[in-house]
Amino acid sequence: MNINELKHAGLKKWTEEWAALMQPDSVEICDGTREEYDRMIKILVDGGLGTPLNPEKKPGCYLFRSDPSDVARAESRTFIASKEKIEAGPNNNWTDPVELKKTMTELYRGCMKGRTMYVIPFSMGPVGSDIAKIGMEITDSPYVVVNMHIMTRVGKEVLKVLGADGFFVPCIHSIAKPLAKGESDNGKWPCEPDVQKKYISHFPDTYEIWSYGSGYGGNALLGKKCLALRIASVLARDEGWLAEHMLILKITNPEGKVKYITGALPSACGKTNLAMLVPTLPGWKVETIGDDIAWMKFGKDGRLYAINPEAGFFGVAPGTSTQSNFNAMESIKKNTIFTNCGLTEDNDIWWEEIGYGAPGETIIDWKGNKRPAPKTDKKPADEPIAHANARFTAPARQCPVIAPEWEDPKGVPISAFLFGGRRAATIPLVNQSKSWVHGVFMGSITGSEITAAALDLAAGTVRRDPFAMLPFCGYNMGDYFNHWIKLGQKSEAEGRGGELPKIFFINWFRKNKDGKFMWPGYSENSRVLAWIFDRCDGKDNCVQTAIGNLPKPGAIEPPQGVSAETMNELCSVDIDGWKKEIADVRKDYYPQYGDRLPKVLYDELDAIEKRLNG
Ligand code: GTP
Ligand code: SPV
Ligand code: MN
Repeated sequence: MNINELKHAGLKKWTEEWAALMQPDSVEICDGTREEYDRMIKILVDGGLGTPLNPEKKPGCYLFRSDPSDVARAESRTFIASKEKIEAGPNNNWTDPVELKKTMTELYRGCMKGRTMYVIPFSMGPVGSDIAKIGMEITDSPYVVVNMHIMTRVGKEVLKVLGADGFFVPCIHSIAKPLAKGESDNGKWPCEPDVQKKYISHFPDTYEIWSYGSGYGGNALLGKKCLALRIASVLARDEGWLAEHMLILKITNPEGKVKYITGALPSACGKTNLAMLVPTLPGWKVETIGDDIAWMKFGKDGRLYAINPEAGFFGVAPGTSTQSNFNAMESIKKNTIFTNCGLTEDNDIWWEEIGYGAPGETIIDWKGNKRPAPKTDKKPADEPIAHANARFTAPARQCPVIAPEWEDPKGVPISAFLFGGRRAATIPLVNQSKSWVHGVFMGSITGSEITAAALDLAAGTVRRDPFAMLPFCGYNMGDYFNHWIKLGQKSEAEGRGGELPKIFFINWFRKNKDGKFMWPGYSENSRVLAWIFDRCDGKDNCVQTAIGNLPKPGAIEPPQGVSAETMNELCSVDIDGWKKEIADVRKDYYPQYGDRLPKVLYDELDAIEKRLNG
């Protein structure tokens, strides 16, 4: 499609203005067809960026290797440019929007020379759903186009819903690598290699996104973290709903009773795994609605309904095996894009902990170097073969346990929220909040070890990551806590407090003195889900403690290899650890929010402190 076919005058003008600034050789409006996808893939393969995989083993699949500077989200280069600094809060990098636009406009000038400018009309959420939003991404990366095809709903249907004057979130993206006459990418991932010159900018007052210099993941696929979380969280605040970094799962008990649960865990902390879990508990069934983002609105019945705004999975590859995540392995057998994985001699992908050693004598690592093929699936002594944040992009419909209602435009009614992170100590396996506000308090103080999903942070150190939203909340986190509190209070005032989801805290990552995980995790997490399911039905399976409701001894049967003693440790209150936790919140964490922190959270802090001392 070309510009002249656009029916929306605002969209046409916007496209023309950006084309004039960025000076591409040509402009193309994406139609979301298979033909378009194949054509983009051909451009990428011809340019030496994409490698077709073995059609016997991985039909329709391609491997890409990105630049070492461009392997994950760049948190230090992610900006929330609200008019006032205080509106961005201590959780965001703020910069003046006028200055930022000036700087970036100069960077964008001529940045698409020698390339095609693609305009991608996409819907986050089923096309036409009341909860869905339309975005428009301008990009010079065919890799972004094919990934957006999988991750969102792209094409003419979206333009139809947009009509002549509908609202869309404008998303500008450039990889910042113009081509001179006759120059081609020639196998080198195009981007701005200096991390300090990358920008992932958000303008919450005008709901705009401007990204420059990165072609990877959440920095470049702007529907995901930029629109569906940072901008959507602002829309949700303004309109009274929730945009959260949450998986959505459907769970059926042995009696056939169904509940829907969402879970917020920080990046690379287990959402995809939990969303597709194969239960070890007999008779229980888990199906997937979404693995990363949930948008939730109250229905007329007072219940909260969630949709998955995405259409695909952009999942962490290392650690994924038939053992750890069977359904993910099934989902990525065809039509999948792999990025920064190893390439075996028989043209298949490989990564650490994939469940088997690499075939043949040699393997190409994510940097393109030929290395000895690992005989086991363990990380080689020197450098890993796949980057720790290597990912697969796969259509959600390929998941064997995708729930039939996953695209229901109404969404699914939520019974429970889970919050958690990676914590080697203190935080129990599972803990139910005493009330809505206590749940918000616990969500607000949640901490997690930093993972490889951010390229510019020290992996392994614990930081507070409230609601798993620290890198994704587009406004002041103190106000975000207040938004949550107010939603609960409103429901309660309407006499619908009982319809609110129950709130739970989970931690699969406790370690013993030898540094080994105390809980086997993965499929065995079904035991915890079953306990949560029964709690939601009011089953008497908990004990009340200073920190919340913990499983009654014996309420969760320990999986094989977990002793009764370990189980007890996982499900009890570490009084000294919690006292330290609470002291840190009071001294170093809560004060950073100043008077934006809702007072009731200080009341909760006082109350838990009193209970721990009592
Ligand atoms: P993002 O896509 O970055 O938001 O990550 P995610 O939250 O979806 O994380 P994912 O499910 O991809 O898991 C990330 C890593 O955690 C993988 O290497 C998994 O193998 C590992 N993991 C997931 N679940 C468990 C678990 O229950 N126990 C342990 N020990 N590791 C787990
Ligand atoms: C995350 O980091 O939480 C992701 C991957 O889901 S990315 O899309 O790159 O943000
Ligand atoms: Mn994520």
